[in-house]
Amino acid sequence: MNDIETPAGLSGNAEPAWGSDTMAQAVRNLGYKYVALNPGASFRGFHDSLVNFLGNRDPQMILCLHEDHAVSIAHGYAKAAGEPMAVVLHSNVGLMHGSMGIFNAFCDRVPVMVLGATGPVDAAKRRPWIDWIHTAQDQGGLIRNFIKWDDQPASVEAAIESIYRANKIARTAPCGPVYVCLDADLQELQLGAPIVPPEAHRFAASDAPRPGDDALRAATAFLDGGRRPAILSGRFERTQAAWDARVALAEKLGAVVFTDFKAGATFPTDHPQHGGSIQFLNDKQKEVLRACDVILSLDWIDLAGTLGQAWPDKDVSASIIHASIDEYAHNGWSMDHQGLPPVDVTLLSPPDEAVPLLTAMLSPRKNVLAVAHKVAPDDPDSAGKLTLDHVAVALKKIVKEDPVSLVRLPGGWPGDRWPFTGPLDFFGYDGGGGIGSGPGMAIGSALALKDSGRLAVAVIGDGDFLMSVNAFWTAAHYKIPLLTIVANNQSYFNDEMHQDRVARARGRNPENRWIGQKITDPNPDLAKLAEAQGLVGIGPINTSDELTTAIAEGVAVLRDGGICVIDVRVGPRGATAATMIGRR
Ligand SMILES: Cc1ncc(C[n+]2csc(CCOP(=O)(O)OP(=O)(O)O)c2C)c(N)n1
Ligand SMILES: [Mg+2]
Repeated sequence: MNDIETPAGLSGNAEPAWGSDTMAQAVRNLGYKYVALNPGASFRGFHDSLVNFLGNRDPQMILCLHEDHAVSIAHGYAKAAGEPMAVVLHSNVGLMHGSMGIFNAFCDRVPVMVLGATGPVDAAKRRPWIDWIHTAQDQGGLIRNFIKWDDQPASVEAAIESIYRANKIARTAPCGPVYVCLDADLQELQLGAPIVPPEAHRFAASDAPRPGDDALRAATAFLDGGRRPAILSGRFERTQAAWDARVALAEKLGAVVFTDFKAGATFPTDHPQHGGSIQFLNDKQKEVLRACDVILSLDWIDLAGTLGQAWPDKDVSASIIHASIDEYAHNGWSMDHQGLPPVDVTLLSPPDEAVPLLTAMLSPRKNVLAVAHKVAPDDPDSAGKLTLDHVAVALKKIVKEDPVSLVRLPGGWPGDRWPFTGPLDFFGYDGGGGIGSGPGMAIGSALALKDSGRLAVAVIGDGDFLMSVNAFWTAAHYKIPLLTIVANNQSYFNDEMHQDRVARARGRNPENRWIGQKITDPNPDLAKLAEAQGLVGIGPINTSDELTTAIAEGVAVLRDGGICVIDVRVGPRGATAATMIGRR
């Protein structure tokens, strides 16, 4: 990690002397390594405590050029590290900037400790003008619909409890972001005597519940009785043990296993029982699913939507077992709960609690259903425009057997060219479909992987990249190794397709679909935007030969601990979020 931000001349008081010293100490006690932020006067007391009381270590500040990057970095970090990062957002304005990232993390069930500030709440203490516009009544109300919990403590003692409670709630399944708003006046309160937060171990997150015995027995009976079982492998604990347990269950059950890019790598996609990745089901997948008589959903995101595609008449003939605790996150504001699926047995627990229990209870099977393994596709055609196929093939050729974590992927990524063989191969999408989170999330995941020996590679659409291009300054500043390949179709292509569909449906001219969508004239110079922030920038790349050379150079930079962006000009369908976000 970059050491340029080591404070000089610490005053050295060992005990908290100001309100915000106690608050910062509480965050340290909980084990937070980093706190991502963009500065603001509403938390100048807290900022001072991080620097001059804690010495900018444990947690260390990660300076961001926009609050949305700060939240996205924390989101991406938690996905890869398996533990949350803290974020500080300045009063109401920083909170508004950070709110999309908070929504994404909420929908993704990822913990983020969001600290905020307001005030002084006591009007008599406000500075003229600025303190008034940056003080809001019930500030947490701005984001309360898409966080798990929030508070605005009214004393330093209450702030300790609030920070500890927020941490516990964020990390208890189903996980999610939390918000603690720290009154500016309390932060700047000089303590008469030190207020020292207690050790944190008695305030740890609660263990995830295991499913009830009756439900387990009922699920086992359905699975033992089924002739053609399927597993829908959804939200995942992202550990090797959970990975191995899913494989053991699938093999004992002889089930065909479908995976979901939204959930990341959850099952080996080169396993003979892998039936493919599902978003919008193709005809073959519909056929395979309809032939199944029992389906085990491991917290499959949008189970009702998937079943509805296979059984459009809604008469689902298969028995459905759903291992999920997600209903505890549903609040009626956000429809991220998706449709209500028909379920015969609910295993009310995070899925990876249920998996080994089911495996132990199942009877061994005589006929294991093996799915014909997919044949590797031919090399992509090198005559036309570049595609994501070219990117995947060229990258594989260069990295060979080195472990790679794909820290961001666009929709349309050719999974058959890049088998997932372990839990850290891919961390999944953004949860809430909020574009612009790509750079921040990639940087956060790359920060978690720093020193892990894994290569962090992001493939990002040009629209997503440009919305948060200045997030990369943070990667350069803190020397976070990352290779970003921009799948640059010079358009918000997903939405071009929407305009195409609407025009056709209305009998109008679909050729106009590009208007208000194309990112050309002038063409943003993506390599220069990278270079301007201290990264290595390569491109634009137009041919497969150029691509191989560019990726070799980019991977060399990455292996050397550097940060590189490659601008790859792809055809219109080369990068498309359409399969991920678009409405058909
Ligand atoms: C914050 C936000 N703004 C707008 C959208 C709508 N939207 C969905 S996909 C998309 C295009 C993204 O462009 P790009 O990353 O280049 O991917 P492409 O569709 O071109 O493959 C847009 C604008 C969104 N999902 N989120
Ligand atoms: Mg694009």
